[in-house]
Formats: sequence, C-alpha cells, structure tokens
Amino acid sequence: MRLINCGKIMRLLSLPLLVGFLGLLFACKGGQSPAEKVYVPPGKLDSYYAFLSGGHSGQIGVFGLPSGRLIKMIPVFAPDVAIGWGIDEGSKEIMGGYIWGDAHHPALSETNGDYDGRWLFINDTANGRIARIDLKDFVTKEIITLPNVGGNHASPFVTPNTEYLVGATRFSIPVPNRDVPIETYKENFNGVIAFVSVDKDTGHMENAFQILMPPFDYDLADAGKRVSYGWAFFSCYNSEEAYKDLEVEASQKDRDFIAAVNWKAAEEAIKEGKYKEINGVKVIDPQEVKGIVYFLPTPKSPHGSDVTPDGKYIVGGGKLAAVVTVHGFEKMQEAIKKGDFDGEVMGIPILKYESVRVAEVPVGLGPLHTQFDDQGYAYTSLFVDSAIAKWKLGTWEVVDKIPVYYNIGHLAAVHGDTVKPRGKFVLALNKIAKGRYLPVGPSHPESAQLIDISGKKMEMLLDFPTPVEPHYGQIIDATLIKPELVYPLDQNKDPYAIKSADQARVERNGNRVDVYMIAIRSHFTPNILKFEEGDNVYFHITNLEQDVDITHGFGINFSNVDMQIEPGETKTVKWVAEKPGIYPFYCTNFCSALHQEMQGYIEVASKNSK
Ligand SMILES: [Cu+2]
Repeated sequence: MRLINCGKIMRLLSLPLLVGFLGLLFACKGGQSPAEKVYVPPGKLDSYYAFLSGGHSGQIGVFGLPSGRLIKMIPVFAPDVAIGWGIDEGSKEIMGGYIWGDAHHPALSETNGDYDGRWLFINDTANGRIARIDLKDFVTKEIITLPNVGGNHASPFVTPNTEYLVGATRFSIPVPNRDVPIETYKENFNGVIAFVSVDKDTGHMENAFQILMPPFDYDLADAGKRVSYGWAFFSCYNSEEAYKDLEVEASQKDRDFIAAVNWKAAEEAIKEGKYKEINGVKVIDPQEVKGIVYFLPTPKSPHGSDVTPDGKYIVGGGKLAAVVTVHGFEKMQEAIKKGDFDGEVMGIPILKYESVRVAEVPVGLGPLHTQFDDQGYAYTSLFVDSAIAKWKLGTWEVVDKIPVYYNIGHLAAVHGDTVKPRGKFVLALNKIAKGRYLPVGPSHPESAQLIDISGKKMEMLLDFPTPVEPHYGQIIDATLIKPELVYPLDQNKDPYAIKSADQARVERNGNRVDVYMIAIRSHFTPNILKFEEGDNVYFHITNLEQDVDITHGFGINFSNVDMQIEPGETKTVKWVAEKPGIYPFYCTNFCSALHQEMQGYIEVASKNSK
C-alpha cells in the first residue's frame, strides 16, 4: 500500500498552477483572454445591441454583444406566425400586400451625426421600400414604397439629423415604368436617387424628392457629415450600362463612380419648382438642373462608399480592385469650383480622378466596406482575401490584417459609421461560413465574428451563426435604447380596445361580426362564441395585463389565425367562419400555471340549420 500518491498530488497541484500561470500571462499582457472578453455571466446583460439584417428572410436579427446571443428576430417584410405579423389586420396593412422583402442595410436614426436610439430603418431591395422600426418596442411601424426605384439597394443610410433616408436603384428600369424593348436600355432606362424625409417627432416617412440618373447600378451610400454635411455619396457600378451578362459586361471599365449629391442644393431646386412629377414624386433631371450631382471616378465596381467621422474623406471600396480609393471632400469642392471635369454623363459632370483622389490604400483584394474607430483608424472588409485590413487615416498606411472565416461582406463597428465611433469591436459579417458550425444539411448558416479592435493588433474573439443573411449591421451602446416593457392600458387608444370584462361583447352587422374580447390570466372573455356559416369575424382582443412579459396568444384551430397580444395592447384579426363545426381557440403564448386552461370554443352553425 502506498502512503503517498505523488503522481496524483502533482496532477492536483498542476491544474491550479497552470490556471495561475495562464492568468498571470494574460495579466502580464495587460488584458483578458478572448473568453473573458465575450463572457457575459448569467443574469448580466450585454453592453451593445447589434442589429443585423436578415436578407431575404425579410427580418432583422437583434443580437447582444459581446456575447453574440440572439435576442430577437424582428419581423419586417415577411410574416411571423408566432406573433401574428402579417396575420393581424394592423400588420397586414403595414406589409402592403407583399409577403417577402430583401432586407439589406439596417440604419439607426441619428442626431448630430450619432445614433440616438429612436428608430431603426431598413431597405427592401426587392420591392423598393424602406421600413421604420420603433426602438421603444422593436416593432415595425411603417413601410414606405419608393416609386421609380428599381431594386432599392443603396438604402436607407441616414443624414446626420435623420432629415432624410436615401434610396437608389440597383436595377435600372424605365422611369416611369412602361413596356419598352430591353435592348433600348441605354436610351430608355434610368437609375433614380431618392430622398425620403423623416418627421423628427413621429418618424413618419414621406417621399421628398428624387434625382434622375444614368442607368448604372447604385450600390451603397453614406451621408456627408461635419464638413461634408449637406452631401451624400452613392457608389455605383455598371457605368458600362450593360443589361445582360453583367458578370462580364459590367466589369469592363477600370473605373466606375461615386455619385456626390448636394442634397441642400436639391432642396433649393425643389423649392424653386425645378422638377417634374413622376408617379407622385418630385424628380429633378440633372440635364436641366445643374450643380446637384457630380461623379467621382472610383476603381473598380465600387461597393462601399463610406465617409470618415470628420467628414473630410470619402472611402470607395472597389470590389474588383486591390486598393481603397480615398477622395477628399475639400479637393472635390475645389475641383467643382475650377470646373476640373473629364466629360459628363446625362448632364452630370465627371470630376478628374487626380483632382479628387487623396490616396489609394493597398488594403488587399476585394475591398468592400469600411468602418471607423475612435483612434483614427479605418477597417476595410476584403471579400477575396477573406480578411479585414486596419489602416490609418491621414498616413494611409495599412497597419494590421486579420483573416476571417469565410468571405466577409460587410462589417460593423460600434457606432462605426457615425461622427463618434466608439472603438472596442468590429463585427465581420461573413457570407460563406463553410463548416464553422455543426452541419445541418446543404445550406450552412452565415457567420459573424467578433474582433477586438481596442489594441494595436486586432484579436479574434468569437464566432456565432446568423440567420439569413446579414448584409450589414449597426452596433449601438445599449444604454441609448430604453424600450417600453408594458403598454400602459390607460394610454391604449385603439378604437377597438376595451378596458374591462364587462365591456366584452359580440356585435353583428349583416355577416360582419365584431368580437370585443379580453385576455387576462388565465381566460378569454367571451370564451364561448356562436357564428353562422359565412360570417366574417373580427376578433378585437385586448390584453388587460400590466405586468412585464405577460403576453397572451390567440390561435384558432383549423385555421391560419395566430397572434400575440402584449400587455396593454389591442390587436384585431379576421377569421372567416367557412365551414360549420366546432373550432377550439387557445392562448398560444405561455402565460401562467393555468395557461393550458386558457381556451374557448367557437360553434359555427350551418346556413341550412335555420
Ligand atoms: Cu395566456
């Protein structure tokens, strides 16, 4: 019998020693481990909200950072059966008859060039729209259509006080749209740059004005800020004006453009009546009104058009180039004054490349999109290299590069497109994740990677999967958003709201039946309902709860009706009594110990039974 097990003691001692040693190592390096940097202990909250577009799912993902935890999907352009988005009457009306959208670029509202936490906007590339989500409750409140805009891609970037959201054509079309031969593309098709105004109190959006443009493909945009306030910059490719085989035909020229739009001058032109109305929108034709738009030549098929936080430079990411091109706003102003032009397209002067370019930064292959930090550095995503390059504004030197997995599209830094970037993190939004997660069949999830940018060298911290397909993101300091947790019942102004069980009732008018119903733990009132075959029934349900997170659901068996009603909220849903029979309904959102008992019955009588 051994009295002392030396090996065991050594093993027991070695683990704490190893942990201590590693701890000391990180402490000596003056930092935490990657795991510590992203760890948010149970019960604690993340420090940042990340809003990532959901691409052709038509939704927006809300993630917490630095943990990367998915907190919520906000339905915008597509139905969500869990909460009844696209099912209840209110959301059906907002969706405007479409059941899909292609959500690309979330944009937070700004005050004085920085995020203010009020609203989130997002474009629909497919059906030419912009949506507004209120960050008081993370619900889509409004969707506006931008007439004349085919494929609203370069959208909805905001001006520094959210005076405007911009939109622009990706797929040029005849304006107004009409039947013309596709082969007459150059003569008959146009791009459009659109400005949508936002009411500063309500957030309500209106089509303010548009500018007719040559039939290029407009890609991304950023508003001028500080010194360049009053301008907006749109990247565009396909200056070849190709309409087929774009892969080859739209990649011929060495340089395409960034279109610089003086929106203050456009406002003046509108005031002076220098526009024509097309499909109800005031449209400026640059052939008739000068001084509104200029083209900055930019290599090659530029994607990103990003204005530096001081507003002095416009960074173009030419996706088929190996450099980012930096244009100077001051140089641009001088060149305009001097008339330093190199021809024009559709009445729009092309500024001389050498007169506006400040630097070409050799970041690497396939630069797409640039964000900024609080230390004077820029971060550019490189699709072909599958990397992010960090480079210094002013000296234009590349100081660091980090690989990402795989093939990054956009990237988002904390307040990274505002006048006040916060540094800390950049999020790589990767398009082709290839094996980063447990396999789930042929389609792999997209992937986000969180990178620490607080030090000299970038440090990879975390991978997390993202639902289809985060084109772009916005990352905001969480303290700037203060959502309402309950809708105060006394402020419920819904015309169909009832405030107590004794107001619950059924009203019939011909074959329209209005049911005024309440939901409160753990019953509906009324819960026995009798209709006739063919009745159009409108359920107006008020959730009388005023406690946090006591949401009720309302689902009818053998139907497509389901929705969620939040505390203090009233929602209306239509159900047609198509066939005689018995239809149970129940609370679909777990609410209490007697949730299972929260149910009722509908009896539909046959027309012939009378
Ligand atoms: Cu319930």
